[in-house]
Amino acid sequence: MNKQISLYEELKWRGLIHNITDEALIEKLNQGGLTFYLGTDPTGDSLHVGHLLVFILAKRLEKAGHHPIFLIGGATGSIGDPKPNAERKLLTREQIDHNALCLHQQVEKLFKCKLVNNYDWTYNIDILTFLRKYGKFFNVNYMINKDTVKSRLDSGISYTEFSYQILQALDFEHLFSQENCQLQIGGQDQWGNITSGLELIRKMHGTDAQAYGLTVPLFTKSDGTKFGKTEGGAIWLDAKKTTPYAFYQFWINTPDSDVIKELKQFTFLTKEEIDALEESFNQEPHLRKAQKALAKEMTIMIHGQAAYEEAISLSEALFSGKISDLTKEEIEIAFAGLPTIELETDLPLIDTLVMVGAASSKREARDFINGGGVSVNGWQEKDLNRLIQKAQAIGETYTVIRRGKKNYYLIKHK
Ligand code: 629
Repeated sequence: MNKQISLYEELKWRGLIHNITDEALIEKLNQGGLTFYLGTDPTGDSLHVGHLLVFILAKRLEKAGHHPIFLIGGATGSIGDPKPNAERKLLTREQIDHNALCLHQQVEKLFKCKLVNNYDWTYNIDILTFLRKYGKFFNVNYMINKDTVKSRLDSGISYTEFSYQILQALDFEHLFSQENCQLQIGGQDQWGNITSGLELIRKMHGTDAQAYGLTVPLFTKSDGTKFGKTEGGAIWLDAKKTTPYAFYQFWINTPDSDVIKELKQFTFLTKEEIDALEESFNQEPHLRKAQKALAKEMTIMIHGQAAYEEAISLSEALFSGKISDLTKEEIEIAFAGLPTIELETDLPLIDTLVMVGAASSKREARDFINGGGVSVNGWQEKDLNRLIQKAQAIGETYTVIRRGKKNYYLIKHK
């Protein structure tokens, strides 16, 4: 039997709720029709997967009949939300505008929402109005006790960054009074800023003003490493910064200990579908159906069906070792991020192995080849005299050398 569960229960089951400011929000969420907002500062020109969870929550709320506003922090981004360890470098107005435009375009593709920029209502507040109309409502002791500020008291924090929470609070109050926006959502790290906003709303509109906050958990992987960061850096949503293939690889490599949790949090698969994947995960883990489903859902959500299919065929070609079937362009996508070693002339394989760092000496290189552990463009190479030649390279440009199971080296022939 298919028992209907409430939106709130479902969000809890999915692991999308870290905290709520008020139990009364549960009923409001289940009813639908709330206007809510989430904000991002234009500190970069793309979102990365570390941002994604709160956007997925927004998409869920929207599907359930709530009304999203996405706020770009043109004003807040010019100040910078205090980081726990150090002061931020100020960005120029040009950088901020450029980043804002990029984020705007990215989010528009992700889900239907109203877009606003807090620069529009912040830029012309003069200093006296700021201090008299808003500053009066903020108690410095209260502000100092926010985690973001507290963690900086020893190392120091500028008055500029100290004021950040007032700006974000002002946004919530603005959207509350202008757009009837009653809810702000954000990652766990936004709790302090969100509650500052609620405080301001209550002081300006009375203690019975109905406004709420909801935070999603910050993502940490069970092995303790930071989610969304790989050796090659962040996993971006922009295909120019992280190829759809690399994006797909990121999800397919999700460790067993995280995959079911991530299916619940990130995908729109139903409970029944996830339960079935969990069953397969327990019974036939070697098939990695859960990882494949996660990678599929996420790649389609961000890059679309065609990019997903391309990622699959590339993965298969690489997995089965059919590298020689790939085109030059596919090689570039598949091995983006891998350091490329340029080769000016043809070189014996043995010397090449040493040059790229796959072997520490010619002797070791010979041992690797004799042991069957070296392949060139997907074919095992046993010939100690093999020459690495431009004429035989893929598209007369690339040679892919593999040593052992996982060590790839990309050679670019000049
Ligand atoms: C003005 C600015 C507002 C509301 C929010 C903001 C931005 C907020 C912030 N958010 C992070 C960011 O921009 O700094 N002060 O990178 C980031 N966010 C998504 C999640 C987050 C958070 O965009 O909330 O927790 C990451 O998962 O760190 O009126």
